[in-house]
Amino acid sequence: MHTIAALASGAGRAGISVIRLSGDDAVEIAGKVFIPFGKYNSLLECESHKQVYGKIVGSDKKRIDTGLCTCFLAPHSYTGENVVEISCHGSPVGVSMILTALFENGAKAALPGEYTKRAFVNGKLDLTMAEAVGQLIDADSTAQVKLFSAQLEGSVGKLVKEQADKLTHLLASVYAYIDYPDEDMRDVTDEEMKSELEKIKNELKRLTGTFSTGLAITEGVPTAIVGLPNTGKSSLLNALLGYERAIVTDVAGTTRDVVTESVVVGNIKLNLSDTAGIHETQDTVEKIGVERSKGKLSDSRLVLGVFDVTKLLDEGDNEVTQLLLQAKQIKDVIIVLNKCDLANSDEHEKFFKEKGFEKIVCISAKKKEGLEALEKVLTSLYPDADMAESGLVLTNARQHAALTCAVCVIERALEALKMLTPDTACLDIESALGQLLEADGRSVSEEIVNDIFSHFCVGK
Ligand SMILES: Nc1nc2c(ncn2[C@@H]2O[C@H](COP(=O)(O)OP(=O)(O)OP(=O)(O)O)[C@@H](O)[C@H]2O)c(=O)[nH]1
Ligand SMILES: [Mg+2]
Repeated sequence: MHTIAALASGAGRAGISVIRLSGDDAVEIAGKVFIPFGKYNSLLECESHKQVYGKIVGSDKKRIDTGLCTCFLAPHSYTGENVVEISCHGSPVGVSMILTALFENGAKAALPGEYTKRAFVNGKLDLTMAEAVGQLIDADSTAQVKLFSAQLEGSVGKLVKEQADKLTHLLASVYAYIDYPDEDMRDVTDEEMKSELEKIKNELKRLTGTFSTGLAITEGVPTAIVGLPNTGKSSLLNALLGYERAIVTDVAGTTRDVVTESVVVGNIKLNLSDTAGIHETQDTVEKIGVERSKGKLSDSRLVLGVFDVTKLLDEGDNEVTQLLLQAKQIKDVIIVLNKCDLANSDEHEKFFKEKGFEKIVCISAKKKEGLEALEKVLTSLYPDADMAESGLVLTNARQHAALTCAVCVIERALEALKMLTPDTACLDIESALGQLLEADGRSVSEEIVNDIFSHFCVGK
């Protein structure tokens, strides 16, 4: 393959920058630009995987910088090709001079994701691992980092491959039956086939079932904070964020527009929207605010309904409660009883329990008390989040679609096997296998591969 070069570390000024080359001529090209100090005359003489110190020169042989260089000879490298990494001082101008020298000596500028694409093409990574590389770099919470580093190690790919191997074994047995229906060439009985398919289906279903948690960890849960005016919605937003994002006053109707911000609670990312207090009003601006609150309530997947325990429950509370009861039919609702530092919450708790709400927490947003209880209730909504570290939480829509399809056709195969001979399940088992091979990229179209890597950045 032709040799590519690009800045692998972040763009901009830094202590150190790393330039990476990959391809057949990586060492030759880098050797024109990086001249080792000491016993080696040229980079070509240097050992693989050993760092050397030297000077970096332009095509005119004049010094640009000094730095460190490591060769990773094929196939023992990230891409499976010859790879060279040059660490230099992190001046954007210096980096661009070094890259120019590499291009003048025959390297081509790398395309987005081209290193990882080459690693995939050369069998260094399966597609689930390659996709995890992109997501690991984009991670913005500790749960995401743990999840994607486990997926990069192959957690999802391994599970998918195991199930694919089992399907292949079953298929071989079905083929034997088709070729020699009278002789008993099969090493798998009908019963074994059914129970094996059932097991494969359950394994895959368990994984696809984690997808909503995966999205909660990566994309975040659209969460509306709603309630009557002055109940402490903005105070709750601020308490969760850990800084004073929204204006808090004792004037009812302080928040009018929707204030949105993301925060990670437990392992779950919440895309919070603090809204205007829901109430009847003649004020034009407030009216629009209340409409927006209701809009956010309907767009959200999780609702934090905030109530003030210092006030007796009245008509207004009833109206908000009705809205929450409706919401509860299709989304998660947590009742947040606020200002518990000032009053007892028993009456309110009893009221909401009787109305049928199960998730009720008592907090003081102002004093930041009870937030752990809220975190606990929240994480109980996503029990799979505990598995983030194992990497067996699905976050990728492409993988989810393929695995869901596989589950579907296995279910169809099981239906067929209830009444008919094993050969009738053959097409469905083949199709399930095809979906698994697509999920881990062993059989996937070039367009899909190109599309995946085009979303990576250059140098990755
Ligand atoms: N003692 C006490 N006061 C609180 C608590 N939470 C909020 N408050 C006070 O209640 C008042 C209203 O708080 P906000 O957070 O602005 O209430 P809100 O629901 O956003 O109000 P609107 O935006 O007007 O709908 C402020 O004076 C807060 O300091 C709490 O837990 N304890
Ligand atoms: Mg407010």
